[in-house]
Amino acid sequence: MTENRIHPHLVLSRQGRVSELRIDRQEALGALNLDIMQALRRFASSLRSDPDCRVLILTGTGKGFVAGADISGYHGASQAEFDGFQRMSRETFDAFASLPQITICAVNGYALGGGFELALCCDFILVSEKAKLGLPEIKLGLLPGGGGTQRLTRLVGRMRAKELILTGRFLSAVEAVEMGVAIRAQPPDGLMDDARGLARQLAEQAPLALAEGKRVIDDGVEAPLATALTFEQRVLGGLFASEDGREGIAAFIEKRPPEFGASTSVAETKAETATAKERHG
Ligand code: CO8
Repeated sequence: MTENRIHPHLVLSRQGRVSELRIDRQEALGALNLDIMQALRRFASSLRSDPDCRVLILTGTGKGFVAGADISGYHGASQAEFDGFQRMSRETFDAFASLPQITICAVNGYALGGGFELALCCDFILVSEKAKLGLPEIKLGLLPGGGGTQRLTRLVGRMRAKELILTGRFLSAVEAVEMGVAIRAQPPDGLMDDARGLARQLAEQAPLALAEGKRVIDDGVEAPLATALTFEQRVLGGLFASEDGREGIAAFIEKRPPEFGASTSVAETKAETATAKERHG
């Protein structure tokens, strides 16, 4: 796997339909400054129109995944600079959360503040047994501003989110799994194998169903149940009419492995989802 440094602190590699982006700023435990935030946003915008990538693994380097926003950048910043940083971080986090590809965050170490919030923008979180996750902004007299108060609350419920946000305490890997923040924990040297195994498993699925599955769950959970159930059936109807759907059923009947459309891009899929939503109203 060849590595391509797309930014002084971002390393990109690719294996088949799976891309890996590694944040590499060990001297600050991966802390995100404005420049890295912008580079992450640019990366997410280019990835979303890459039809050959179906899964993204996001990870860090050494003992930090991302220990938050770069606090040194806050020190002495004007209100306008701070507001600008907030706007940029919102764009970056939204760009990751809305990627059509499936995203796996392999949390190798500290995922704090903006680091935890970035992980929360991913579809799956896997953790190293050494990982520590938390939203410690309250200790700076602040609160999370990268979606933490909302995405964490939607994942674990109000009471647990308040306990974490209002005390700023860190979760261990075991607690993160117990709380449903992460799927599972691995010894540090097994984390990337686990992430790559999951990524391969996902990348082998029917591409249209993969992207639609992500969309229908993410969009549906924000809608009233009746609306979401109608949306689910529209999406399924679209998949039944698709080449992949026909091929999957035919392959089962003919007792052979399915050959799903390699050329179906996630970008096309997203357009179909939008159309399905429009039809639904
Ligand atoms: N920003 C800048 N530098 C950092 C950060 C950070 N967030 N975290 C660690 N570093 C630096 C340290 O300053 C240190 O640098 P140096 O060696 O030059 O002194 C180096 O990384 C190593 O850190 P430590 O020596 O502190 O390592 P320890 O193992 O002793 O401690 C900790 C590790 C517990 C992770 C500790 O470094 C720490 O508490 N870091 C700060 C964590 C934090 O508060 N994060 C939240 C930041 S606020 C935020 O993320 C808000 C995001 C909102 C989204 C954007 C909207 C505006």
